Amino acid sequence: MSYGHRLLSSLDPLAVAAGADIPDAVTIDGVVLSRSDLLGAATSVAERVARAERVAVLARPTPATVLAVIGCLIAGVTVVPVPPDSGPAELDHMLADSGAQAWLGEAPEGTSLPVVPVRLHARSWHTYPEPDPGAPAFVLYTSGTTGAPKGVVLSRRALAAGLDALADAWSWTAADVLVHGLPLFHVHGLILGLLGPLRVGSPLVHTGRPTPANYAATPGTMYFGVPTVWTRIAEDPAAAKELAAARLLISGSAPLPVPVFERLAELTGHRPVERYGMSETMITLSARADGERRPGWVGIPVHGVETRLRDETGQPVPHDGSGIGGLQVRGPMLFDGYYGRPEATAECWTEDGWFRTGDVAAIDADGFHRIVGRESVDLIKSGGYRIGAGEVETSLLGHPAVAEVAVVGLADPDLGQRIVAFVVPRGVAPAEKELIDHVAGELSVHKRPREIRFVNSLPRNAMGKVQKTQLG
Ligand code: MLC
Ligand code: AMP
Repeated sequence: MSYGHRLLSSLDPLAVAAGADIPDAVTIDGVVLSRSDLLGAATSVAERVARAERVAVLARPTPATVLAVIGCLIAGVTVVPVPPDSGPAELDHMLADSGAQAWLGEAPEGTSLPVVPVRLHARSWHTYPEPDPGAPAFVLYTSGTTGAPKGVVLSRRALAAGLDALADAWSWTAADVLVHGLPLFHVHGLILGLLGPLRVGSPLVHTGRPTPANYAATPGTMYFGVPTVWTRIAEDPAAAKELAAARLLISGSAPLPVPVFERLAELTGHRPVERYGMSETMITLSARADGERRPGWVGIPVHGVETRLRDETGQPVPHDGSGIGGLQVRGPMLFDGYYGRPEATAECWTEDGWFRTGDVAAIDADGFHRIVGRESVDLIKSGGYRIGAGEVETSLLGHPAVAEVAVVGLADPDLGQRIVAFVVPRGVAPAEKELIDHVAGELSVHKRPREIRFVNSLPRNAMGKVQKTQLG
């Protein structure tokens, strides 16, 4: 693989000095930034934050977010991307847990942290030494089955390895133009969707929101989407047909339903490329641009990744296409651990150094992987967002009219899973909307239940534990 124009050894995100400028390196929120705009403005950001260790970025899809992230990468400062619709309790948790010292760019109202501005028109051409490849680039907050979200620490080295493996799998080059409208606070939109194009040298057009109309109106060679995005495009034939000129349509973050795969292929002439990953591992499995794309399967390990299956007792499960087991992975793009949580970190690794994904999978004799589901019912994927049932339950239990609650993800044709809360009311049941708004006010809006079902009691086993598999 060669990136002749790339100047980075570990993760300098910009290739400006080594090659020609790219006039439209990043287009976002209606602003077009050339590669030299990005380098000059982000270096000026770097100068303002260089003495910090970790800063929080309210990650709206704006030029300021892009410059904040690149500026931190240049200066070797760790970024804590914060979802812009985070609720107050989530914000407090992410800031306290990560120890972020300041907001870089926009800040939420009433914050007690210092705010360092990002100036779009400032320029600096100072050069910084390449930071240590093992230094943490991001602490990304992601939900677990219980408790508050944990901070996933991703090093510069892991990002570089993860992105290079994808460039290889997808034959991604500077001749591509990437289009997507995904949020800039998760692996998918931020790392693959922003740092990927910068590293490869291909322009990015961010569409603000990932709607069928926005994708149809934006010419490109590669389109990224979560399955909900592709489901909506498959239901909009006129929009889907506009994507026929693309090179690759790429889906990930949740299972792409087989009928959606087939409908997209019919409407666009492209069999979508599915890939699988996690915040903790980046992308470990993918169909290849030059290989088979099989509906319902997520492809083969990307460069540098090994996988295996284990049953509940830790015994190997054969890779015969039908045996299913817990998927374990290892590779150079894995995280360093959960920030400040050595025990939670240790729990997810086997003694012999493999990461337990928590997903259940089958692997066939050709090395193709099928994700069958998750080991825990308490980790929900809705619209491609990962949501811990426990967080939503804790929020609902804080409402005076809720006596008991169990939150589950039920199959949904649009969102993959929709969050449903089974509530035993205290006295008269409140309005469904009141409880939904209560969660949307305390947590990120995508964590709100889409439906509340009032029940007299929850199914429990002899130990008193709620039997969630009986709900639905
Ligand atoms: C609705 N809204 C409310 C509300 N109800 N606001 C407040 N209170 C309420 N009760 C508002 C929202 O704020 C939003 O406003 C609008 O309604 C629609 O919100 P939504 O219903 O949540 O949007 P929806 O259409 O359902 O979103 C679908 C989606 C989204 C696909 C666009 O789910 C999405 O962006 N998903 C991407 C997730 C992702 O990137 N995951 C990657 C994880 S990394 P407004 O103003 O905003 O419209 C990973 C690794 C890997 O998994 O493998 O990639
Ligand atoms: P997150 O941490 O938000 O990155 O979520 C990671 C989880 O998303 C994984 O553990 C899987 O359960 C799920 N996931 C990601 N990509 C896929 C895919 N292509 N197919 C099925 N599940 C996926």
